[in-house]
Amino acid sequence: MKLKEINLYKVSMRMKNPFTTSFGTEQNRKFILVEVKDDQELTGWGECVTTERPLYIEEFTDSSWVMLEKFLIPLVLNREIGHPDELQKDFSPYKRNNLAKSAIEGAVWDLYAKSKGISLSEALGGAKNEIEVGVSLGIEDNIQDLLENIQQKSDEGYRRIKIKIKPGKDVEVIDQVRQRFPDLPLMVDANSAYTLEDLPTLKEMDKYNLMMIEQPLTAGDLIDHAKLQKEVETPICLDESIHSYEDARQAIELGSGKIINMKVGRVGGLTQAKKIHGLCQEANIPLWCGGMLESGVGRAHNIAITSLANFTLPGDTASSSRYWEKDIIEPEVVVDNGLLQVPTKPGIGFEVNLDEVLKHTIEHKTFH
Ligand code: OSB
Ligand code: MG
Repeated sequence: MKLKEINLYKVSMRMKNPFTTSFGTEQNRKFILVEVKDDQELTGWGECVTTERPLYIEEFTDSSWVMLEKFLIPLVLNREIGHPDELQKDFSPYKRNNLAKSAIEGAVWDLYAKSKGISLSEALGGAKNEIEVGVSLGIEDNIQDLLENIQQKSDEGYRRIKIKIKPGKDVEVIDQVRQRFPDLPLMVDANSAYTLEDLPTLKEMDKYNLMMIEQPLTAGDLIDHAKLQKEVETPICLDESIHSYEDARQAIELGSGKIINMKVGRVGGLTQAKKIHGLCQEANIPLWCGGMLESGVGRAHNIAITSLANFTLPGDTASSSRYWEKDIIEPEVVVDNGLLQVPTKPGIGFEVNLDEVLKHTIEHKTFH
């Protein structure tokens, strides 16, 4: 494969509803789409899943734009690429910036699968035709609104419900949810809002039969997560703490958690995600695929990685319509009774609607 042209589209898309986590509220999504073209008229797409402000991790949309333009695109443009796995090594001198690296690597993976005439799932070694999905629900001011959201999503058939928590919006909220939904597969996500000083609060959560507590402590606090996991029965799931194979290896060795939320962007791309998947499979650490409020392009990549065997828990890849009035892919992602079919068409298996992309584009640059 030789990349003859790369396009960056900075898009601004408004979600139907605001989404609130312990770190803030998001409704206007500003992110980057990467389109790569080879000399055979094939096109691959990737999504840079940043948020506008560096609240989730250190990257943000404008920083990734610079990273892509100045450092990553020059490494891949007009160069012969045998396999997308090669990019890891090319990108490795540049520290972190995983969301930017993943976006371009993802586009190359899509192109590669198309050049072989196989689905992205098959190119990655996927083992499932169908995946189970849950849904992530934001913090609400009013508990009735949350309970209604949960009712609606559980009626739609989502296989588990994740609710966001933060100090002051935790045990009481969980208690009310459990009273109304005693048997619901339920988990909570704190997005790093706690410290070990909150141990009594976190221990109380053991009463509620939660599937897991996601990222209670700060990213990088693998030692404190290990201390916490010894004190609570509920499995801890790591999200923001895991940026690489090495992070996953050390977390497993330390006992920092029992489950990992895989986000392709956060670990720097599908190649690294595959590697971490292998490690976790051997170590009996179940995985599920997290979400970053993606458009259909990012969602398509998430579906493909989730088709690997050790993604044994429902992920956050909800229907397009949960987020968008109209998604930028065709067909849109439609979850039916908590299940998604893994596409079998070449590449990501969805068509990107370029007119729709351009409608939302606020900056566009072409590289030759
Ligand atoms: O922590 O998983 C997270 C969204 C943005 C940033 C971080 C997270 C999330 C979600 C939403 O939980 C997942 C989704 O529906 O895409
Ligand atoms: Mg999370």
